[in-house]
Amino acid sequence: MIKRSEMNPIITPEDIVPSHEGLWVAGVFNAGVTLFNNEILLLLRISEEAINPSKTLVRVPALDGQGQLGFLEFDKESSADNYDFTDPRSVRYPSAHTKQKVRQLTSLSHFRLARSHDGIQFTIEDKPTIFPEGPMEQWGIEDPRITKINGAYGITYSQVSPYGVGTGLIITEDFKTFIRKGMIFPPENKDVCLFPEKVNGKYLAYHRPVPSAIGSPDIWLAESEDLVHWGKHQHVLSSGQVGESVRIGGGAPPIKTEKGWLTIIHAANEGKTYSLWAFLFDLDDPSKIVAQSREPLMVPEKPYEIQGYFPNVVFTCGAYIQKDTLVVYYGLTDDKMGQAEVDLRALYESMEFKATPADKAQRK
Ligand code: MAN
Repeated sequence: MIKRSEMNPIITPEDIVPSHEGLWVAGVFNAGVTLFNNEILLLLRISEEAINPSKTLVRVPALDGQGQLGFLEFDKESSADNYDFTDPRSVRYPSAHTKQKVRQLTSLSHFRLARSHDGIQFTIEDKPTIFPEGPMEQWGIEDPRITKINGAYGITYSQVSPYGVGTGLIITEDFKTFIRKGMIFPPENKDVCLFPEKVNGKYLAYHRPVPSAIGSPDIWLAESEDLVHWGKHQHVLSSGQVGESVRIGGGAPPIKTEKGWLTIIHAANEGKTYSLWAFLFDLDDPSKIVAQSREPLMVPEKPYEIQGYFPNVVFTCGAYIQKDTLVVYYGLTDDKMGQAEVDLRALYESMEFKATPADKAQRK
């Protein structure tokens, strides 16, 4: 049902100029999307790794609290620390270490703007548009999502530091000046998707806390008067309700349609394969599901979705509707960007609609 662009992958690391000497671009992926001044705008996540002259060392980039770039090195052959290097995304403590899992990320991410008239060929800035800043972003900024709201644009994104992964908010009106509003959801919480308008007088957001003793990484809804302070948290969707997933999270921020808030989410199974699923939530009460995909909207199938930096990942941070088509931008294996389109009518037909109280009353 979903049609991948024949030009996929539409953006790859070769298209990106490194931000600093000593770094190489490992990935360009998980971009936020919006329409701005008759152009399609992507805010790309660029991940960079340290150029590493040695096979036995792992050199990783990291910022200090003042934003100065430095490098750390880990000796792969030293048995003293016993670090685990099997996940390409991080250096991990040995499994016996129970308190924390990640010692250091192997890459440092920032954001870069790309503009296009046709949605496939993009002109990409050759310098960072938004670079990590301050102690909460020492390990980078990741997975931006853009929502047009009140004539401005709200960008939610992961702020990564040794203290954990929280979600920050940046507001811009022109994509030139960016106003940082600080951390709006503390660790561990990411995949925050802002709604494009107030519902019943309140700003709303889906978010994804990661409980540790009880509960699982599920999708929640919160409300706010000012986009900065959030409360009235409600649980919306469990990972167990989405195929065989063990983690789920918001993907593309909700889009208003006549049938409900159309939201594409991601789900990961035990084997760390990521898939995309479509949901419709009630327009007046988005904690309620109206309909959900019977089958995943997308699973990794193409070689460029299967092979790469982190295999078997399709991950979206943004989509928009053009006439009767949903246009989805998505990250491929944490290193490149893809685009796909799906006809809205076919999408709705593929979804299972829940019976409403009115339907139930009619059946009686
Ligand atoms: C997490 C996030 C994403 C990433 C996936 C797959 O969900 O860090 O940025 O795409 O993992 O690695």
